[in-house]
Formats: sequence, C-alpha cells, structure tokens
Amino acid sequence: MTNMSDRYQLSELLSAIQNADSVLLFPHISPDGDTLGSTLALKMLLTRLKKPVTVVLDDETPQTLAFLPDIYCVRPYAEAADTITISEGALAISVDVSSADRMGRALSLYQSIKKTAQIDHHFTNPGFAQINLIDGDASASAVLVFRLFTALGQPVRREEAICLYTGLSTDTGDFVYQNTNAEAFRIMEKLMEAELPIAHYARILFRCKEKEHIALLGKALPTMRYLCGGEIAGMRLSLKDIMAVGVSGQHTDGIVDYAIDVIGVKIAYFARETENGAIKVSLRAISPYRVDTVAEQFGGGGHQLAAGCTIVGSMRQAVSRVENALKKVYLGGS
Ligand SMILES: [Mn+2]
Repeated sequence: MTNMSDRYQLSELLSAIQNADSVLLFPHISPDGDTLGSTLALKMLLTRLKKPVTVVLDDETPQTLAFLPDIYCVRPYAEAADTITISEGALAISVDVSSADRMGRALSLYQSIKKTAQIDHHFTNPGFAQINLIDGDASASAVLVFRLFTALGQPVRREEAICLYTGLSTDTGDFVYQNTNAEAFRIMEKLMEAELPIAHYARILFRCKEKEHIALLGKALPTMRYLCGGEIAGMRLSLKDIMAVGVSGQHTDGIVDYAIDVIGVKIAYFARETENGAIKVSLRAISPYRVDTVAEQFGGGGHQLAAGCTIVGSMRQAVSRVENALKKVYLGGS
C-alpha cells in the first residue's frame, strides 16, 4: 500500500517532464472524453515546452470525439509499435488509466520505457507508475492536467480549453454528478476566460443524438415496465428491433437513463440482445441503492450507481434473472 505522498508526486513529475527528451502519452482503451481530452491538452502543453510528443492508443478513437483538436495525432498501437524509436531520455505518461491493463497491448510499450509516470483520478488506482499523480478527489483527470498548466506557469489557450472542458464535463455528466466540486468550477472559470465556445461544445457533447439512436429509443420506450410499485423500471431491445433500424448496438448508449430518470424510479435496467445472442444489461441506481453488486453477480462490474453485465440465454430468462436480483437489492437483500 502506498501512502498519500507516493500517490501525488507533483514535483517529481515536473522534473521528469523538464528532463525528458521526448514524451509518450497513453490514454486508456474504450477511450472516453476525459482520457482523450486530458491527453490532448497535455500533448499541447508539452509541445509548447518543446518536447516531442507521441500519443499511443490500442483502440480506435470514437466518432463522437472526432471534434477534439489534434485528435489526428493519436496513433494506433498496431502501427506505432513498429515505427516508434524510443529516445534515451524518453518519459511515458499514462492518462486516466485506472489500472495498467487498461492500456491494452500498448502496456508493453509503456513498460519498455525507462521512466514511467501516470496522471489519474480513480481511487482504486494501485499506483503502478514510478511517478504517480493520483487524486481520487479530482472530478476528472483533466483537473490534474490543468494543475500541471498552473504549476508550469502556462496559461490555458482556446484549443486546450476545449480539450480540458471535454474531460471535465463528460466525467461529471455535464456538472451534475456527485464528483462535481468547487475546483471543477474554478477551472471552468479559467477555461471560459480562454474563450471556450461552451454552447457549441456542450451541444455536441450532451444534446446532439444520432438518428439511429432516436430510432432505437423509439423502439425501446414502449417496452418500459415498472416493478415494485414503480420504483424499479426496465426496457429491452431484441436483436430484431435493432436490425430493423439497421444499426449495431453501440447506438443504445444512454437509453437506460430514460428508465432511471422516471420520477419515483430508484433502480433501472436496459437489456439488449447482441449479435451473438447474449443479453447485454446496463444498470442504474439512485443512492443509497447500488447495482454494482448485481452486475458482479452476473460476471460484470462497474460503479455503485452505474454498472453492466452480459448474460448468456434468452431475453426472457435474462430479464427475469436481472429483475429478481434487482428486487432483492430494492428489498435490502443484497
Ligand atoms: Mn476520468
């Protein structure tokens, strides 16, 4: 177990950056707005300090984040692995990576670099780097990157503000989750002063939906059913329904929120059939209820209020197993 000072080594990281002759940045796989926004803002900061920077990711960047400045700089691991030459004084920094395996195959590249560091805000992070900058109270990794700008006496510019805002706003659910704090708003003040076009990016990040998503939502809403006097709600989509819209399941992100957002609902699920016949289940809860334990029961995982799992079997069987498990949680059974 590491103590707090081993987890927050700001001066060590600053001098490692000063001494590095090149820097490699590693976001996490299944990349989200925080890992990519924070990585790209840090890339811009390091470039300003005249450091050659390479960003390596063992995954594709999502279409929804294609607007991020400099996103084209993110190099796919498969291509980068063969072509990158690592300089003698190279520094590797992972960003928003809660455990080393979340770098995917890029982990071997990260580990091959003599000096390793990481920037993260997950409480559960084991502190896998030589130099760790971990703060579980930070709303997002973007907060830690912002602190680096401050520590290095560098103002945040417009493009960097767009990246940091993307990280901060997505990890706080547009500033409504429990992890939203005063520092998040103090940083927002600085980002606004850097001329962040907030209305434009807030619309892209939180309002705009793909037509396919709306079509699937239209099929899911009529399946809404309530249990336990309307305190549990669930929806489902069969593969037939999804195919009828002519899309894959990724367009179903966020549908579960329509169930948890119904007044009076405390626990919600959304179940969809996948191409290989398994049932993918998203779970949501309102505190003090929790659904991570239910997800774990079916071999899945996640957070207390948002979790997921995949169940093999028919939709009817899967839904009845999930509903029974949720009823137990509701009645205080597990
Ligand atoms: Mn994050």
